Amino acid sequence: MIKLCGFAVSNYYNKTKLVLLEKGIEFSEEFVVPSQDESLLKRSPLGKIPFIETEHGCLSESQVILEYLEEQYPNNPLYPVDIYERAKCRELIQHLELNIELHARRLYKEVFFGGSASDETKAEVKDRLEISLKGLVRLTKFSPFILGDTFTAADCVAWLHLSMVGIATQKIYGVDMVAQAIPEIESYNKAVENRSSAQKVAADRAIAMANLMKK
Ligand SMILES: N[C@@H](CCC(=O)N[C@@H](CS)C(=O)NCC(=O)O)C(=O)O
Repeated sequence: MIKLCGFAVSNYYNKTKLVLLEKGIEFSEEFVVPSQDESLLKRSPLGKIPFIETEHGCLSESQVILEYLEEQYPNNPLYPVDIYERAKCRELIQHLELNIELHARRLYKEVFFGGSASDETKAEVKDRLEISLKGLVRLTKFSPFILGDTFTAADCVAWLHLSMVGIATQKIYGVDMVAQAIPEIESYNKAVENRSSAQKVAADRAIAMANLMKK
């Protein structure tokens, strides 16, 4: 059985969990926080989460995990059948992670963890996000799912990352840049949140967030 390791505040952890739930794969969860402990580095090379434990060994990097699960468990496929459409789905995922989430992540220390981001960082991230969110609009349909009428791997990524980016930009810039760039975001979130998989991820995330805030 697959074991998912990490914690439910992480958008990358929740992405992987949503994939497992959507595909109907049996799994268990182990609470693991990122660290540079030798014991963790043996399981995840940079001490990051999420990673999974498989019958063959550990695997890190959420996108690699997603692809592994898709190949190992072909039921309930999360990619389109058509090869070009499949590539477009991967293009969108890469855009979301490299050009949007990784930039916004530089704000998270201030937004979620009581640290601070410099004015220079905030300005740089804002410039990047303005360009990248316009690019996202060119790649997406939001009707009702991100690539059209079928829920895909790109939704497992977008729903989680875009909510973090929305919260972070609202807090730092006083404007939710995701909502500003994507008028359909509210109805999109509703469409995803109609799914029992997303409801389970959101409920577990709320508990994990509340526990984090208590500390
Ligand atoms: N590219 C990685 C990103 C994972 C990641 O950044 N995880 C964060 C938690 S959301 C983490 O472990 N951070 C600790 C660190 O960067 O050392 C993936 O897709 O799994």
